[in-house]
Amino acid sequence: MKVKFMDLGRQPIANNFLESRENIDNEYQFHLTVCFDEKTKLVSLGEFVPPKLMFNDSYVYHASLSRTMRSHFGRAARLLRSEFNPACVLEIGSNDGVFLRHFAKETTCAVEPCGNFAKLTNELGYKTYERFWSEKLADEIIEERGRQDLIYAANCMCHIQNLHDALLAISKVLSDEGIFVFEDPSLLKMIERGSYDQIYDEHAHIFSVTALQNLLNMWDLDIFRVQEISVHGGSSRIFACRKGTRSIETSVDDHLVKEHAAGLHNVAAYQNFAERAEQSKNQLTGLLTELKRRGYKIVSYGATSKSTTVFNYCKITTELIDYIVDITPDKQNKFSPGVHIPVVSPEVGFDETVDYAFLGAWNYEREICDKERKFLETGRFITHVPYVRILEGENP
Ligand code: DWN
Repeated sequence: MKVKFMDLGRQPIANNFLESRENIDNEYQFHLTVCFDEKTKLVSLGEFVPPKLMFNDSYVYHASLSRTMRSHFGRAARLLRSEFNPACVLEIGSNDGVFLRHFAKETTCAVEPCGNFAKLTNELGYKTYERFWSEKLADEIIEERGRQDLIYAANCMCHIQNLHDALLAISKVLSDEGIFVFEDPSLLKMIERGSYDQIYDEHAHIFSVTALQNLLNMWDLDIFRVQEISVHGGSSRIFACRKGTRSIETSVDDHLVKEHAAGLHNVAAYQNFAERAEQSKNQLTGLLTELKRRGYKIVSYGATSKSTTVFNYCKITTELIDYIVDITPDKQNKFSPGVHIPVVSPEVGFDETVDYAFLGAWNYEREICDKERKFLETGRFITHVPYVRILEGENP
């Protein structure tokens, strides 16, 4: 039985930045709720948004724009190459090719439904299927390129609404000795850190190892290793293979034990998380309102999918946040989804007039604080993870 444990209210498409205020009346909205499946232990959205509304030719999130993610994917590629030496590689959800570009063009292919990115990686010379992942596509890839030794998917599996179809397709295209490696935000980290903003339209599921093991088992796949990785606020990298082809490492049980200790098998842990999100909302709006009352200028740093959830859930508008700064050209000079806060480039908006900046991109705190030393001489960042606070900076 699925139990609804959280209601984040009406929400827009997290990455649908609006060209002008005229588009605002037609903005797509849906009811963002979250459910726990008591049987499979999977945490999923109560309502899914049609995939084409989210992933299309104008998708704006470029993974390679941050230094942290560029080096993360470079490191991942080197590790996978040196340990497993795959003869052929398939990446599902290749975005702007940030991982792909570390592999040979002739033996690597990709699947990417967002036309702007598929075009980009095709032009780079990597065969990219501009499609959603499906059994039909898996059959075509087997026909054209054979079964694959390494299937990699970063921040993609949790976006796929029908996991059974996706896993069936993976089990078909994986070579006998092949490995399937995927990484997504960790449910355990989200619960521990109270980072409810990992929940938005694109994240159809937030994975625990417990739920993944139940699901992968149905498709005769074993999880043989789990790595905790720091990116995106705490993610898990899952290594899977055909049942019985590799020995199961202790990291798998270690994770299952940790998740059990945190109560992830029981709805009570999620109900408690939802209550903490409500408190976080009150604290954040309280802090921003007080700073504003005292006459400070507050902006937001990073027009993230996560901040779409925060701003719409907390009903934070231009009354509290003057504008958002973001380095992504495709987001600049647009309005943020739902609450319609203007987005500008840091060059335009991140200057000495700013007193406080809410860290919409809190997952890059180190990278951003390194880069914004000048700002920290007079201003401060605000975060809500793991709890609402003004970050201790050099000043004021
Ligand atoms: O799964 C997903 C994750 C992995 O990435 C998605 N479906 C979409 C996206 O989620 P997000 O938007 O929450 O991701 P980020 O990586 O937290 O977004 C960072 C944003 O902040 C980007 O728009 C770039 C911007 N940024 C910036 O303006 N200055 C980032 C850095 C590091 C900076 O210095």
